[in-house]
Amino acid sequence: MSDNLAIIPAPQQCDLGEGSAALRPDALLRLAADLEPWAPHAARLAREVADEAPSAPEPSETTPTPATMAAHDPSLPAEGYTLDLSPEQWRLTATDAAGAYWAVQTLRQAVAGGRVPTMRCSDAPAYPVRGLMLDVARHVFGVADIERAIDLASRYKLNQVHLHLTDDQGWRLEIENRPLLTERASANDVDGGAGGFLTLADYARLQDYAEARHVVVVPEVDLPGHTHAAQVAYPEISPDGAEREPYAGIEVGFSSVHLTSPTTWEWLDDVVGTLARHTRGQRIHLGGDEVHTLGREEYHAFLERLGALASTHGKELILWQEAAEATLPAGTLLQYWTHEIDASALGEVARTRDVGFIASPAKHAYLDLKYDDDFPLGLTWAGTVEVRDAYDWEPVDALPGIPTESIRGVEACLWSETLRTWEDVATMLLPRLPAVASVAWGSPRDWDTFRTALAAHASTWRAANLPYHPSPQIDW
Ligand code: TNX
Repeated sequence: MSDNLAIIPAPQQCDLGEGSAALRPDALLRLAADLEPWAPHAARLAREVADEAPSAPEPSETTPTPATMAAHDPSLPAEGYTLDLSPEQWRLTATDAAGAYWAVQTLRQAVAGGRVPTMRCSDAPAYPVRGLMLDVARHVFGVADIERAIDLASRYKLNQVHLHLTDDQGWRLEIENRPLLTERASANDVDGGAGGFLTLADYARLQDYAEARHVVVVPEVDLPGHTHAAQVAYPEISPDGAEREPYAGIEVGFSSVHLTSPTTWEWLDDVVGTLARHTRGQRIHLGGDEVHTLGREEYHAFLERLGALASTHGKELILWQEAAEATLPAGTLLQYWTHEIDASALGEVARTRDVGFIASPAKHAYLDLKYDDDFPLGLTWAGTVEVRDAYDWEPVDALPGIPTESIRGVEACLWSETLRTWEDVATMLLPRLPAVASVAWGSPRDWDTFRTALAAHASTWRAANLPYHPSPQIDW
């Protein structure tokens, strides 16, 4: 990949040719129209490409408009594309709408100084699941902020935004039949602040927004632990049935629902049923992490029943790594996050069961950890994560004993104990989200090329009013 192209994630292959051409709005619009056959979102593509055009010159007789052609090529891998750009012709091929969309993201990033370089790229992602998790439970982020996060994710070719919707401090999604979850359990956050929640109409709107950018929304309701807020609303699902006060601290691992009572399972059926009915993607995340109060057997039995319930409602599951040794429905994905709990069984689980893994190792992919010890935001429980830590790693090395073929994806996680505003979120994501996105895409890794590309991207962040951390590792 050439040093002069600031494309993130770096394409699998991209060569710069001689020369460049002035960016012509009419060419961009015609390309978007050409995408119509298999991009249901051609209109939005047209708008996005037009965003790049304001500085571009009007057509003139001396600068001919390139001919455009977008073609379907079923031999390309899922989400793959080719781009062939010259002053005379722009040719784009893809096998699906997502690939066409990623091709346009590459084209947008290639524009420099109002010009489009002559270039030829052939590109496809290494992992089908490429995510960003946002914790909207510890501090609440509403529709507008989540949309901004979706924008950033899709700009860096991530195709999943995972919303951590419930935790001890608050419940953030309307659930059919269970009004107290949002009346009583959403009214505070980590600081004892005002809280909030998404209605099901908000949730639908977010999925429209995400779908137009080829992002799937994965909702997470964390079970059987991290449920204190739910127990404030419905004490009858608690092991002791007792009333509880809202919790505004940041300890973890102390709460659990009653694992076997019929009252809990009726409640779970409403919760899982609502998630399933209102989620367009194939998967829902049901947590499974950090239940320090439970024995192994009762925990496994609960998860097995929960897996069956999700299947009844027609969804596949994602669970945190702690759930690995339970018997789970075929196709379940396990999300690896920490080296601090015994992970010795995971390799065996990967080899003998029909499960896959998502790599979110905290030391590389927890973007809520501080950049360095002096950074004002963030936690440090797994150390600090500088830009290079987020960039220079391989999932197969970071996940103990798990073979490459079991690794289905990479996800950056942003927990919000210390993050209160969109500015806080953006400062933690930039510039580390593009780094994790490079690992998720499986880009050929080269730190110096990446540093240079990041510095070039900062001008687009400034133009979009996106705060970022000016890490000393980058020559801004
Ligand atoms: C671990 S990751 C947690 C969260 C915290 C996070 C902070 C995981 C499954 N559980 O409850 O917010 O660390 O980094």
